[in-house]
Amino acid sequence: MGLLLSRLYDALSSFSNETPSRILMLGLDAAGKTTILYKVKLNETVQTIPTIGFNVETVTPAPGITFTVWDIGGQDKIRPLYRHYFDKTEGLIFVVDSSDRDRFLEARDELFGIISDEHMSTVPIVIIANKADLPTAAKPSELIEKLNLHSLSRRRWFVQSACALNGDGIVEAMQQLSKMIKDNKKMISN
Ligand SMILES: Nc1nc2c(ncn2[C@@H]2O[C@H](COP(=O)(O)OP(=O)(O)OP(=O)(O)O)[C@@H](O)[C@H]2O)c(=O)[nH]1
Ligand SMILES: [Mg+2]
Repeated sequence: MGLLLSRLYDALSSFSNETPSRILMLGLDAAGKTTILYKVKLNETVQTIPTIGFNVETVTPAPGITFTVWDIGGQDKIRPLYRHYFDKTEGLIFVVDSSDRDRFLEARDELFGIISDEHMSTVPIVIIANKADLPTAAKPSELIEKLNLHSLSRRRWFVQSACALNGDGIVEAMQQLSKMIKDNKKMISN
C-alpha cells in the first residue's frame, strides 16, 4: 500500500506546475554533455557537433522531476563564459569522459574553478563518469581519487557511472541530483 501511494504521489507530482529546477551541465569538450541532454529529452542517440554556445531543454527524466538543463559548450575558449550562467543554479551535472585519463587533471581544475564561484558555493553536484562502455573507462572510485572529490567537504556530491549512447546511468544521475537539491532546500529552510 505504501509503495502504491508513493507511486501515485510520483505520478501526480509529474503533472504538477512546480517550477523546473535550473541545472547546469558542464564539463570538458567531448565529454558527452549534448549526447546526454538529448538522450534524456528525446530518448534518442543524436549525432552531435561541438557545442558553440549552449543548448537548453526542459526535461522530465523521471516522474516528479523536471529540470531545465543548460548544456554549455566545453571548449576552452568558451569556458570563461560559464560564470554568466551560474546565478540561480540549483544543481550541477559535471560530465567527465571516464576513458580520457590524460584530461582528468584538466577536468578537476575546471570543476574546482566552477564551484569556487560564490554563486555555486552550495550547489550539489553529480559527476557523470561517462563513456563507461569503453574498455579503458575509469571506475567511479578512480575518478573520485583523481578528481580529489573527498576534499569537497560540506557539499553534496555523487558520482554516477554512465553511458550516454545507450542511456545507462543517466536517469539514476538525475534522480540523485533531484534528491540532493531537495535535501539542500530542506536544510536551507530549517
Ligand atoms: N563511447 C561513447 N561515446 C560517447 C558517449 N557519450 C558521448 N559520446 C561521444 O562523444 C563525442 C562527444 O559528445 P558530445 O555530446 O558532443 O560532447 P559535449 O560534451 O557536448 O562536447 P562540447 O559540446 O564540445 O562541449 C560524440 O562523438 C559522442 O557520440 C558514451 O557514453 N560512450
Ligand atoms: Mg555539446
